[in-house]
Amino acid sequence: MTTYAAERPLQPAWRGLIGFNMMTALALGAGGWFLGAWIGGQMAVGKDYLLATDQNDVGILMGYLFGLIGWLGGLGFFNYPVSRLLGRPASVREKESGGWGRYFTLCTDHKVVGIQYFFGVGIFFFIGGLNAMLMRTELLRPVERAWPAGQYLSLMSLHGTMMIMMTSAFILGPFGNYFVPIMIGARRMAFPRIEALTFWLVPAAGLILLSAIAFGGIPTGWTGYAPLGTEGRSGMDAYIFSFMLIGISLTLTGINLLATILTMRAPGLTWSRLPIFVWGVLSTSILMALAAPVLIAALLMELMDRAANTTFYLASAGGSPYLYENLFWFFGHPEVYILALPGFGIVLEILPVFTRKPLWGYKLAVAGMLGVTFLSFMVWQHHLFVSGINAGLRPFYMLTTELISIPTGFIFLNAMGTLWRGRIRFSVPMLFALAFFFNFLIGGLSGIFLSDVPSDVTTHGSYFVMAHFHYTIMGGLVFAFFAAVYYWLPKMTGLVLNERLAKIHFWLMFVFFNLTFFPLFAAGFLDMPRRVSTYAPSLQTLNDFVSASAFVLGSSMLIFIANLIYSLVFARIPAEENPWASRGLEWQVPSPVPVENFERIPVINSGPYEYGVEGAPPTATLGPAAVAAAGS
Ligand code: HEM
Ligand SMILES: [Cu+2]
Repeated sequence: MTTYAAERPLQPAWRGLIGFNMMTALALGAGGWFLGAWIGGQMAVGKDYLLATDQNDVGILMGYLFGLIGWLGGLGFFNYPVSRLLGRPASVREKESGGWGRYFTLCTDHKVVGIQYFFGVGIFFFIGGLNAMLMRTELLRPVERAWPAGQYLSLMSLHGTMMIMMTSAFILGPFGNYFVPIMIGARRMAFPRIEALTFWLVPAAGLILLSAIAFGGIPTGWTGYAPLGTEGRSGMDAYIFSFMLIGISLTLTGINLLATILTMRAPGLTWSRLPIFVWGVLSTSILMALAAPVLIAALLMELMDRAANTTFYLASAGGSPYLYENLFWFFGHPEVYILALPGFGIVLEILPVFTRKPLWGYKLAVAGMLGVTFLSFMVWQHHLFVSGINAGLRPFYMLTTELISIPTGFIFLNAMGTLWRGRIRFSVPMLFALAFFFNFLIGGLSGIFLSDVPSDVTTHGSYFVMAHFHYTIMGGLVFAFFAAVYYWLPKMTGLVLNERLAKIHFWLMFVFFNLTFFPLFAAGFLDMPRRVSTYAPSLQTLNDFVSASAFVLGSSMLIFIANLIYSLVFARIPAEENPWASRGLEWQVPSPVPVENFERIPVINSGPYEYGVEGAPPTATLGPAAVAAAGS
């Protein structure tokens, strides 16, 4: 392996800061913002409908647009296309084998992108978590205390939007990018530059969303409903612009992963040998590629309603707010499976390793994932049950929604069949995987109440819904994320994570997650409404209990962060190549994984879950017998 650092001439430390990297990107992004805002201001002069309000949406949106161009330019995204247009060879060194700098710039190594995602998304997820702590502080008392109602609403919207934006790429970002190419025996993704772009759009979106605080906040929650979304203060521009960037990132991620999995599998990797995590990624990618463009379109129209005087969602001028709701949820429902399906993939990937048994019902699991993918495009109007639209269509959407529990049930059958009579090792990844099933079961069962029209009419808009989706997203996705972290981080970093801290993290998170969110089902039945900071005084004891639990839940994240810092910075104990004795192909390569992943493209001999199967050959042949450079 070459180390570029040694070949480069020595230079003063500050010199490393100049060039195409995050520092430059921040500077050009800020500069672009001011330039764009100024141009937007000039454009708006003389437009009565803009001057009639106290805000200039054109200026703000142009600021974001130019800021984004500056950000991407500063990272070096235009170097390659410009060089090529001018007929020069590409000038930027995109794939380095060493050095910290590659984590702070455009890098086309899928493993670097995975780690960028892990930390990048993690930081914004943490900010979203801090917002939750602030909300729970306000909810300690039934009356308005720290924040006036409008600010609480804004805080709540910021929390919800940030969480949804960041968790959309919570598993596919770090682990999809890092492991899918390795698990299918490839050296890279199909479109490495697009892969880098999908990551660098995410921190831009996070920063832009945060800037909403400076422009009057977000009054709509994470759903951005019209007409409030078109009437709200300029903070809505931040919401719209940042969510559009996430939409673009999701679309491109989906297309890239689909192309990679469909065309770059190693010889012998048939569809029935594909790791179940890759099936989860594949079905999620279908959802991303088909649903996220609809979000972009819906938000683009909202943006134009705000800044260009169109009336797509304005009922008084021939538009309809229902159009927004339909488009939003046509994306929004598949979105909840964009969150959940990679989680299914992770837990089913982990279960066989820690039970030392083949995955029970592999084909059923694949059918379950594809079934969920297919059905999730046919249920979106269950979010509009009480909106007043199409009462006659309610039974149809009730039926399709309840049908989804069948393919979802397959995943539970797989889990139970795999656990049955297994020799279970309760290592930390396994604990998180088991907790996933416990939490997701409660989330799923409570979902039946919401898919059923009569009970949805009474629970809609209450804390019951709050409890339901936190059980599925946090109890499901976030627990699956941590299962993946403890399972795969030793391969990604080459270092061992401290087991005792990991166990403390798990038990605190599991116990206090349930103590935080289970009582909220009761709060919902007792009529506590969502999205407001005040509630009936009789509910204070319940809420104080929930807040106290939430603070412990929040601090369990600090234990995880402490573990990361302790294990990766101070202890630095090298991890074994295959600490869980897994058959997965990703565990058969050295740690840390070499830049090219494999010396030769491997040949796959058997499925990855044949634990305890007599005479099962090793998963893959990696040595010189493997096909020389096939597909590279
Ligand atoms: C410590 C963990 C968490 C706590 C204590 C917490 C608490 C809350 C609270 C108090 C609300 C507002 C309720 C209301 O007034 O209506 C809320 C809303 C929300 N949360 Fe969380 N949350 C946590 C984690 C998460 C996670 C991990 C996600 C997603 C990955 C998430 C997604 C959301 C969403 C989407 C909303 C709804 C926003 C809306 O109504 O538009 N939360 N959360
Ligand atoms: Cu839905």
